[in-house]
Amino acid sequence: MLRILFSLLSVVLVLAMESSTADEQPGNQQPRRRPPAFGRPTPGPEDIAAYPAPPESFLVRREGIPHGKLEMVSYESATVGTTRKMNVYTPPGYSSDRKYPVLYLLHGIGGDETEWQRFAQPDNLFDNLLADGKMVPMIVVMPNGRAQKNDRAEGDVFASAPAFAVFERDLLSDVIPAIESRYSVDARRETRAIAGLSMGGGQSFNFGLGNLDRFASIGAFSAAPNTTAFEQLIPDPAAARAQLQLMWISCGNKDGLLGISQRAHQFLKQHQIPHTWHVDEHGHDAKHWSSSLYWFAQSVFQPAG
Ligand code: FER
Repeated sequence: MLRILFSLLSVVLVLAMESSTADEQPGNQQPRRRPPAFGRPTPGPEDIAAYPAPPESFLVRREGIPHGKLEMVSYESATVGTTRKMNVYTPPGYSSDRKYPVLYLLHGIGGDETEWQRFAQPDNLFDNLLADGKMVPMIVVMPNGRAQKNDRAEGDVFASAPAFAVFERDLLSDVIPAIESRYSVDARRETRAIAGLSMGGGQSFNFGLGNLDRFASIGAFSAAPNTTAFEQLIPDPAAARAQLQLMWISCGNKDGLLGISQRAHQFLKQHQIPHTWHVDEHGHDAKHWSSSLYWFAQSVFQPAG
């Protein structure tokens, strides 16, 4: 009974939280108070920070360094039957003379292909890390993970949860081929990663682990209840151990969805599958997601994993 009450509460509060983020947009005249943390996270002794907070200015555009490019591109989705949009970052000096690894970076239930821009200024974040030599030059693709004809985050955003599962087919059959035909991509599994926040974190677990022949690196930041049970996702721990180059999981210790990531960490630990487990002091919020992206970007595609 209590569990049901907490689930209901979390649904209501996530809705309020995501719309409160929208309320922070300039021009909106009705600022709403941020709701308190939802659910009841119970951090344990293993749930600690693997990294410090990023430096203050990690999202600030720096002058005097090379800048990459963020562009909104369209693709034909046979899965959805529409022309869809995705935001694509190419690093400074992008050239068809070399082939780049690709990170597919997914959004949450209240977002779309522009959400990462609202939460993290990804072009600034990546430009800054690249200027400091802390990240491998890569293409970052931010598609729309709500695979249905009307893919705007409007109305009851939870009603579109099934479309986040349909996105697996759109990603594999439509998004990836479009990216690999238009950009200069190193299309091996070792140079293809999937990561995301909340619903996008659940998608990254489900699609990444369900398609280890396509993805070698997975990141999930405060994964949502769309995460499939790990017993199902990893029926063969030895195979996953051999194939996974990077498994990177994070959550805030004030996030009501912490239990989902804790269960992932416990399963991986129990089956001796190497992974990063980073729990910071944040909630289900942009601070956690931008910070997670900052650290994940520095681990992915690195020779040492
Ligand atoms: C839920 C709670 C949260 C859920 C999804 C979310 C599908 C997703 C939150 C987000 O993406 O921010 O019960 O069910």
